Amino acid sequence: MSEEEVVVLNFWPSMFGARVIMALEEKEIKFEYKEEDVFGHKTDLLLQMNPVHKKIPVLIHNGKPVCESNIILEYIDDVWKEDKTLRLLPSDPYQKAQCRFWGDLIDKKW
Ligand SMILES: N[C@@H](CCC(=O)N[C@@H](CS)C(=O)NCC(=O)O)C(=O)O
Repeated sequence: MSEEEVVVLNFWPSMFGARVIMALEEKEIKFEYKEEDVFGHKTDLLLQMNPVHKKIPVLIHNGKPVCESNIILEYIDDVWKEDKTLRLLPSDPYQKAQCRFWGDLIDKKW
């Protein structure tokens, strides 16, 4: 794909943000990184892109925001799938469920 504009709003210690960065890097998707000071001053861009939760990470794809790290990962896998890039989740339903289990555990217990 060409002419894709991908921006990530993140806060460097965030494991939720790390999840998104790792997915983009694994798939070799170019992106612009914007650091947010989420526990200090939130930028207007963050408030505008994630008005519900006002949290990072936010993926902004061609001007449109996607919020919530797991939803962002699904979006990335849905959008960048045609060019033989690796899949983030296995196609086998049981293996996919296992991956989701571990991701969910991190969300709930971290
Ligand atoms: N469920 C969210 C959690 C995101 C989250 O908790 N982000 C934190 C940083 S690690 C944040 O932006 N906190 C700012 C705040 O709570 O105001 C996701 O998976 O993306």
